[in-house]
Order: sequence, then structure tokens, then C-alpha cells
Amino acid sequence: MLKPTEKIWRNGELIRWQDATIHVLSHVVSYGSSVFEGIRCYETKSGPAIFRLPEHMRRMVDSARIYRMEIAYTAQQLSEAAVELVRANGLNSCYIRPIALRGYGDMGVFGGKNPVDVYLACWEWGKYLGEEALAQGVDVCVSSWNRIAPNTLPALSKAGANYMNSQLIKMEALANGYSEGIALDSNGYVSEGSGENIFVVRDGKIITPPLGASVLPGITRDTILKLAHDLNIPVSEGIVPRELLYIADEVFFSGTAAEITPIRSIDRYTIGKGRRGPVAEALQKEFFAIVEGRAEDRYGWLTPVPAAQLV
Ligand code: PPE
Repeated sequence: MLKPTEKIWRNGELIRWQDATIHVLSHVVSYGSSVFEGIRCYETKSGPAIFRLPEHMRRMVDSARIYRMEIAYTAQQLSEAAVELVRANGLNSCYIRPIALRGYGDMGVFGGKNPVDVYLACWEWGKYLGEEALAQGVDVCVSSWNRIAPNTLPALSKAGANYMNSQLIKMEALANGYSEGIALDSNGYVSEGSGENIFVVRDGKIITPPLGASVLPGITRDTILKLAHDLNIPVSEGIVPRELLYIADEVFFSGTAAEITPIRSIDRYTIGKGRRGPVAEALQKEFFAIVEGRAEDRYGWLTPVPAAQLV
């Protein structure tokens, strides 16, 4: 159960957590008209630091633009709001959830005259796929549900409505005793997990589905593409046939919540040695060293949060 923090940012103001409510006839409730982000803030020795904040806020603004939704704040202003929020809540590490939604006004599908309300909340969020997942790997399945087709819901927009498809994938996986499901795209090629991008390793080379495979342009995905390159591991974006999963040496998920989570079995095929493989481990090591401020922040990925003022 979600543990409340003190404050939520709403349209430029910090309000109390319990006051961040919406009317049941807000456009978003009937029609799913929201876009959102998920961002992690890590504890470092020099205080909390938000990982790839400008990139997340840029994607937020892009997500809204695709839906002709006008957010009254720039990516820069949203980034400043995130820093202010984490600071006000006095958290060392947390997960930040910006949301823009079409609010209360007209009813009907259009929604273009309804106000666009912007919220940022944060809370402490532990490991997404369980405590053991990062070290041991998870057991997953290929979903019977396809990922959203490109001419239905655009995957480059992180829209709330996309997550109805994610829920079908996730619920089916859990009902069948798996931790997560991998969806294929509408052409039958590997797309992504319900809330993660996916990477496949074979013969020391990494491959991940391209943006045309109905995937979210993940910030962690981009991070892995860069870190793999730095570690001299060949990495490319390319179409992944389903059966490549079963003959892979390693498969792993990436995401803000899931971080880098190894997959140890898919549809009960054991992947590699059935535990975290060396490529996933090397990437995890590099990733956590950077986000926790133990390695040089060579890409400028961390936004420090100044300590809250004592009153
Ligand atoms: N694909 C999907 C469908 C997705 O939801 C996420 C993030 C990713 C890929 C990875 O993107 P990125 O976080 O930028 O590396 N999923 C978010 C929501 C999880 C949730 O359950 O809520 C997340 O990881 O924060």
C-alpha cells in the first residue's frame, strides 16, 4: 500500500497529499486522457539526485503534444517542480510521478476545451519485480495479448490509456504464475514488457527492439545503449523474433521502476544458466555506480536536490 508523503505539486503549488483529488466526471476518468512519467531519485553521498530528469520531462511534453494536450509548463519548469517537490518532502530517495490530465469541464470524447491539470507526486518505491529479482532474475511468459498497434495508440506517448493494454499483459502473467509478460507487436515480433523494455544477449552481442516495434522510448533503454557501448559490448536496435528469446544467452528488462532486471526463464524455457548472466551483471554494476554517485557522472545524468531548509 502506497505510503503518503507530505506534499503534491498541483499546477504550480504545493498542496497536501490528501487534497490532490479530482472530480469523478473529469475527462480523464471516462476517456483515459492522461500522460505521465516515472522518474527515480537516488540517494548519493552528496544528497538526493534525480536520474535523467530533463529527458523524462521532455518525454512528458512530447507525450502530451502527440495528444494535442497543452501543458502550461515547459520541460524546464517541470524539472524545477520535481526538485522542489522532493526537497519539500524531505526524501533521500523516491519515485516521482508527474501526471497531466484533461480535467473537469465538458463531457464527450473531444476534451479539447477541458483544463489540462498537472500534478507531480513522489513516494518511496522499492524494487519493482520483488527484492530478489535484480540478483536472481524473474520467470516470465510471452503474452497472448499483443502490444498496442502503431495505428491505434501511439507507443512513443506515455499515455495512461496505454496501460490498459499493460494491465491485460500483467494480469494474465500473474494469473499463470509468472512475474511479468512480454508482449509481441502487431507483426508478431518482440515488443516489450508491461512496464519495461527488453534486451536479448547472444554470442556477446546485445539487441533490443526498435522504436517501430511499439515500444516506449525508455530512458533506461537509452542508458543501457550508452553504457553497453562504453563497456565495449556490441549493442544494436533490431527486430527480435520471438524464438530468439528461447535460444538467448541472456534476456533482461529495463525500466525506471524495474531498473535492470534479469530474466531467468521465459515460457518455462531456462534462459542461459537460469540466473543473472555476466552482461546484465556488468550493466547493473555500472548503472548503480552512476545513479548512486559512486562513479563519475560522465553524462551529467544526475540533478542534485538541495537539502531542505530547516525551519
Ligand atoms: N515500457 C513501458 C511500457 C513502460 O511503462 C516503461 C516504464 C518502460 C518501457 C521503461 O521506460 P523508462 O522508465 O523510461 O526506462 N514504466 C514505468 C511505470 C511502471 C509502473 O508500474 O507504473 C516505470 O518504470 O517507471
